Amino acid sequence: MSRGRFLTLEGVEGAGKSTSLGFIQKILGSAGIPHMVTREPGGTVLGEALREIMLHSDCTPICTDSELLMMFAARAQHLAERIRPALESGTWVVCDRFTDATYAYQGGGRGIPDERIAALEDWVQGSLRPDLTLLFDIAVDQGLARAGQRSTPDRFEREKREFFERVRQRYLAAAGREPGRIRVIDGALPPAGVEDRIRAVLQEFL
Ligand code: Z5A
Repeated sequence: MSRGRFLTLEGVEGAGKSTSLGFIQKILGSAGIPHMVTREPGGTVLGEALREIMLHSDCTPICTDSELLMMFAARAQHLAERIRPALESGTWVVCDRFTDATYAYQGGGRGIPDERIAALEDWVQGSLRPDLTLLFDIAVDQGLARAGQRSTPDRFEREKREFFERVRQRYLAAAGREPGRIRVIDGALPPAGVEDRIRAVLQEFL
C-alpha cells in the first residue's frame, strides 16, 4: 500500500482556508481518495487543550518561547496519534495549518529566529514535510475585515496590523523559495474562483 499524501492549508486570517476545506474534500472524495481533515493547533485531545490555552487564555501571559514550544508539543502529539498513522495506512491528510504557520507567526510575527524553529521541526517531524501546501493569500486588511465579522477576537486576532503584514510576507517568501510545494491561491477571488484554482492545482498534483 502506498503512503498517503500530506496536504496543508496556510494563510493570514480570513484568507479562506477553512471555507476551502469543503472544496478540497469534495475534490478528493470525487477522486475516490481516502482522506482525513484536521487542524493545528489541535487535532487531538491534548492539541485542542493547548489550542484553547494559546487562543483563548486571558488569565496568564504567554511568552513567545512558551507559545513556540506549545505549538510543537501539540504537533508532536498530532503526528504520533493521527497524522503518521493515517499516512502510513494510505489515508491522505489535509491539515488546516502546519509548520509553515510556525515560521510565519512565531518567526515572522513574533521574531523568533528561524534556526530555533528549524531545530524543533527536525526533532518533532524528522524528515516529514507536507507534500503540497495551498497558501491562501489576501491583503491583510481584507482578511482581517472578513475575520472580524465573526465572534470575539482570539489572542492572535488582537495583534496589530503590522504583525499580520509580517506574517503574510513570511508566507510569500516561503512560497518564493519553494514554488513546487507551496502553491499560492488568490484568496480575494469570489468563492467559485477560489474553487476553480484549487481544482486546477489539485488536478495537477493528482
Ligand atoms: N498558529 C500559530 O501561530 N502557529 C502555528 O504553528 C499554528 C497556528 C499551526 C489559529 O488558526 C491560530 O493559530 C492562527 C495562527 C496560529 N491565528 N490566528 N488568528 P486558525 O486557522 O484556526 O484561525 P484563523 O487563521 O483565524 O482562521 P480564519 O480566520 O478562520 O481564516 P480562514 O480559515 O482562512 O478563513 P475562513 O473561515 O474560511 O473565512 C473567513 C470569512 O471569510 C468567513 O466569513 C467566510 O465566509 C468568508 N470567506 C471565505 N472565503 C471567501 C471568499 N472567497 N470570498 C468572500 N468571503 C469569503
